Amino acid sequence: AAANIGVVGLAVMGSNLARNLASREGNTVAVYNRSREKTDQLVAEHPEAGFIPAFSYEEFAASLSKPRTAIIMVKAGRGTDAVIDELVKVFEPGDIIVDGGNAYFPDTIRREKAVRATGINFVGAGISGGEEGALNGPSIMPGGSDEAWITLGPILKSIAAVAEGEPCVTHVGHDGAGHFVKMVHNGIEYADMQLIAEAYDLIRRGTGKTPAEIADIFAEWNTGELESYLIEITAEVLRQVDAETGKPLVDVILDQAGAKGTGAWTVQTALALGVPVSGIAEATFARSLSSHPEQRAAASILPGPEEAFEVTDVDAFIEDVRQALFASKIIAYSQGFDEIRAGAAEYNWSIDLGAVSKIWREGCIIRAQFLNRIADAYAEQADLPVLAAAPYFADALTRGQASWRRVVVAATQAGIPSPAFSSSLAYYDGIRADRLPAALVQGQRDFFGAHTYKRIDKDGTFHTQWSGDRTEIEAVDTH
Ligand code: NBP
Repeated sequence: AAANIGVVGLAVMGSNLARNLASREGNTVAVYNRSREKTDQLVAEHPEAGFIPAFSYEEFAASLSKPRTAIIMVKAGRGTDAVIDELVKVFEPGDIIVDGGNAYFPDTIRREKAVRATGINFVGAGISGGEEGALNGPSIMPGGSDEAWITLGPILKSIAAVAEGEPCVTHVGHDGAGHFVKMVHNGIEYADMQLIAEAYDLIRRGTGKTPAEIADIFAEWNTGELESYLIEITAEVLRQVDAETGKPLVDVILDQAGAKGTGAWTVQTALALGVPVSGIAEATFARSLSSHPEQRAAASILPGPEEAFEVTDVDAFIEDVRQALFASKIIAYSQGFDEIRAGAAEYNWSIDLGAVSKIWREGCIIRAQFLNRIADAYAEQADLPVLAAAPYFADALTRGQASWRRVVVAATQAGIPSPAFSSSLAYYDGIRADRLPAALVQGQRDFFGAHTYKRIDKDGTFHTQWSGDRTEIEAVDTH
């Protein structure tokens, strides 16, 4: 028993994570893969890592010191369940099984409960950053028990990305909390990407600038409050020229965006929790809309506005778009953190939202300095009801709102779809309103379904006898 940590599943993510682990002082790594070839190849290609290869689950368990700790990096779903079943047979109470794959958090809650019954710890850990992150330092979002964290914490801290001297890993909460937070991270990533894409589209169609020129604008934006990995890579993508045609690469890429499902999970979960994550939802739907060429072809007969889109003051317009992008981004993150807050309440997780924002500063796709401002906001007020209303963000929204409105008006008049920009603005106007037409909706609900309503001027639940003499009666509260 010479290894302090093991990895099961040696495809690209698992082998990179194993190499990352092996490169850190104090770690000896046992490795196992269902089919032998991947194990042989990894061990042969990386003699420097000092891997201890195993060719059966028994051998794997025997090579690990106690408490045995193993990270599973296999295809999410049935593959994960199959590996857990085998590890449970050869592990003992107190040992730790970590699922580092992209599991759906309800699966993690189910698995944790089942594995806990054997006395073995089960930790669902969201790992972000792709292949590169796995090798050089990902952002890690572990759930699971406090007991497991004692052993696992130092190991995960040793391999995580580092932001301003702090490792990008924290014990997010119990059972499925880690995979839940990883899911919302991906949802926010969808929104951020869509907002950037809308900004690009508006600038291009409004000013006629080339992708390379717009790349320069994004590179410039990356030196200010929008600084982030996604803005940085956007400039790289826009600058790329297709070798075959000599055209900007972005002009030869088919305009149908794919998705692997984490955006949809985030939205489905938000719907169930009653949390409006409209930015994430619109971003997810925008990908869906793009991917129906037959509908797009059929709808292409529908008319747009008669007047051409003409921007008179180009520099002012670009600055308006920048402000609109930052304002919408604040709303998207505010909505995402709202979902984490609501999830924590629903599933009894104690999640430190500021700590979550800090572990996203490096290693993951939404990494940005901006996340420090979110941490500051929660440090100031841990039970902040709406992140967007915290002083720093409220200031930015105050500064940006006129630009934001001009951009949404311009996009609407020009017939340029900006679902994430405009839905974020609608959320902003909705959440800040002192009175909403929800009152009328309650009246309608009471009319057709006797769903009752509350009054602003007295306690109790009321119903108007719509089909009778229309007098109001005090009703039994039926919710
Ligand atoms: P894959 O998702 O392609 O899975 C391949 C691995 O799963 C191989 O090691 C394969 O073994 C093993 N496997 C399968 Br498939 N079914 C199995 C079973 N029933 N029992 C045992 N092993 C089984 O690998 P990946 O692309 O490296 O991703 C690993 C995990 O990381 C996934 O959950 C994925 O969603 C996640 N991921 C995360 C990121 C990120 O940025 N966070 C990026 C990419 C992937 P074999 O060699 O014997 O077929």
